[in-house]
Amino acid sequence: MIKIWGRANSINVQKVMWTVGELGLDFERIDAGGAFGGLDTPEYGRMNPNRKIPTIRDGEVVVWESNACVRYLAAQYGAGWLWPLDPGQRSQADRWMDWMLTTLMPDLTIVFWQTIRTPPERRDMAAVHEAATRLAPIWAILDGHLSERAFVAGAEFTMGDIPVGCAYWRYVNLPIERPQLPHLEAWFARLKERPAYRTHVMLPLS
Ligand SMILES: N[C@@H](CCC(=O)N[C@@H](CS)C(=O)NCC(=O)O)C(=O)O
Repeated sequence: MIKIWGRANSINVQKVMWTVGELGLDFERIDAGGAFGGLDTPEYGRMNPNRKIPTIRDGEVVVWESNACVRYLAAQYGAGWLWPLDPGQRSQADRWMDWMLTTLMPDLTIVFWQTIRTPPERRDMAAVHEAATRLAPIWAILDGHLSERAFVAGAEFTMGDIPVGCAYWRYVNLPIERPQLPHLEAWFARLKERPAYRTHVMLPLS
C-alpha cells in the first residue's frame, strides 16, 4: 500500500496520483497542504523537511519532490514501461520531466496563481499577459518534438508524459489566449483516453 500525502488539486500531487493509477497500485491518499494543513507537524517534517506536498511512503521508503516520486514508482513498479530501460530513451523521458519543472512551471505558476488563486481585485493582469506571452513559444518547443512521435519518449507512453501532461491540462483550462499547437492537441487527445489521467488530473482548476 502506497501512502500519499497531498491535496487532490495540487499539480505535484496529481503527477503521483496519475502514476499510481497507471500502475494499478493500492494507495491511500491523505489530504494535506492548503486548507487541510498538516505540514507543520513534527512527524511530517521528519518525512519531508521542506514541508511541501507530495510525500509518499512505500514500506520503509519515503520520497518527496514530485518528479522523484514519479521516477521511484515508475522504476519500482513500471520498469520497461513507464520507466524505459534503455538509458537513451529514458533520458528523453527525464529531460521533459526536468523541462516541465525548470522551463514551463515558472510562467505557468504565475498565470495559475494570478487567475485561479488570487481574488479578481488583486490580480496583476499585466503579469498574466507577460507570462502567457512567454509560455506560447515554450509550449511550441514540445509541440515540435511531438510532431515526430506519439509520446514524449517515443511511440509509447512513459513517465516522461506525466509532468507535462499535468501542466497541459492546467494550460488549456486557464483564461488566456493560446496559440494553435496541433501536435500537442493530438498528444492531449491520446492522454485523455487514459482512465488515470481523467480520474486524477482532469479536475476543475482550484
Ligand atoms: N518541487 C516540489 C514542489 C512542491 C510544492 O511546492 N508543493 C506545493 C503544492 S503544489 C505545496 O506543498 N504547497 C504548500 C501547501 O499546499 O500548503 C515538487 O515538485 O514536489
